[in-house]
Amino acid sequence: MGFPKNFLWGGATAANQCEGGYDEGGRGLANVDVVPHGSERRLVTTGVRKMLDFEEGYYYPAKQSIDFYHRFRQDIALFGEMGFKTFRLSIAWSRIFPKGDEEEPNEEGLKFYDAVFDECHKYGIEPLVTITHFDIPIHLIKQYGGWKNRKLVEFYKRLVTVLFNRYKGKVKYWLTFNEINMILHLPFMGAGLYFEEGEDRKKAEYRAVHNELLASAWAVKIAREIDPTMKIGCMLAAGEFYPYCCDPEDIWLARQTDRSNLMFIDVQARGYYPSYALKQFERDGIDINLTEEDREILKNTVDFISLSYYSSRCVSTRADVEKAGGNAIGGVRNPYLKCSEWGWAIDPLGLRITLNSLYDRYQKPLFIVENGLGARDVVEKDGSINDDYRIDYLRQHIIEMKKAVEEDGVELWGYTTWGCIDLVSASTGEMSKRYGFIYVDRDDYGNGTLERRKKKSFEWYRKVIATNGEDLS
Ligand code: BGP
Repeated sequence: MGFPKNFLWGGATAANQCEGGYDEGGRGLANVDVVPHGSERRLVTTGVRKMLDFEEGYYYPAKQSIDFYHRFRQDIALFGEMGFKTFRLSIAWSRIFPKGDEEEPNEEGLKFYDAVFDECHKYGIEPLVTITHFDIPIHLIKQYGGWKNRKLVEFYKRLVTVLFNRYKGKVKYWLTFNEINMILHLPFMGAGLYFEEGEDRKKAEYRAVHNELLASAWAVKIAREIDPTMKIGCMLAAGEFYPYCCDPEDIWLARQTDRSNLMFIDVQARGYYPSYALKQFERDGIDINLTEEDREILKNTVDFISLSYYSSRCVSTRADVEKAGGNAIGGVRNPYLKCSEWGWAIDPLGLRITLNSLYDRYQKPLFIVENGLGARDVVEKDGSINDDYRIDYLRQHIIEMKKAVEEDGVELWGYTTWGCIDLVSASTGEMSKRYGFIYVDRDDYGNGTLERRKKKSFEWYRKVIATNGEDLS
């Protein structure tokens, strides 16, 4: 009983939130570089405010992030000390193809990830690689309009072909797109989309959706040709939608909202668009340009389904219910749940519910690749950081995940906590929204020594891994 012997415990990061070195090693500029910290961030990530270059008067945290680009050896050594079995990281597309549409890749960028993967293997850590985590070369946005243009499928195919050929034998687990459903919530981050006055936003988004789904299926096909032992997964920003009350109107709204996110995984896991989606496109006059050849390509389904889980969500048809915060996806406040400082509802049982729903629906192995608590940490006078709140959050979630495995029979391959080392927040651009077991000395405006320091949770997680999730005390 308990977790399977080869359960993949570890932590997760994304290139733009930790690497920095934005103009080093021949890297080109990407959408994620030009997303500023501060009040306009949200407008930029949602495509309302067009920002395709650095502008004066703004601070851009991704330029240096936590400098993983230069410090990865030290950081991976710390992951090794915690006993990580896996480390999730993402590739910065513009390190490999600086503009995105070149014929030949940038060798220096490829070498960087070679060094990162080699370092992981030194400690017996299996890399888990997200091919794109909110990351698009800016040239592909300026020149082609981002993912709404079908040409991006070709450029992505070129990227994955290079990656799979280069890293076969070094990387077994791949995710095609981080939180693919975020296209609908953070379209500039998810698909490089921004909207002109009067533009039909929905049409652009769903064209991008189709192109990313195609690209993802191509990645599966290409991986199987290059190295059939590779495992390719999709990735969902998950979290069940609860109806606020048992009014059937609320139940129906919850069902529909769930579907708007699950539609992506329906395609990636089953190999075709569900009928409710096709009907919706028809109703909304959206032509995704689905050809016969596309239908064939989409049949290349993923090996496993990965997900981020921070909280459940709640929706209501009633106008008098308080709105909720949360991970870019709206809803109403669930009165039964407490929230984090950033307003994200804390719902460990919701993780069990979500895992069961996904497993019921797809019957494919699952992998939790993000979970964690963003919180402000205090460095005590003696240098210690006593993040008991984080330990408590993770413990409660691991307990529920264990029940899903042990009692419900969900097939779960692994668990990587988000931001295992403090990094830049995707939604706010802050450093002070910390998730890590390792503290990084840096503030929201780029001040600090970047020194790394173990938090109390470091030793706790080391023990969790060493006992394969048995000792959570
Ligand atoms: C997910 C993203 C991550 C990450 C996480 C936490 O949506 O995949 O990139 O940042 O959320 O969110 P935040 O950084 O906004 O706290």
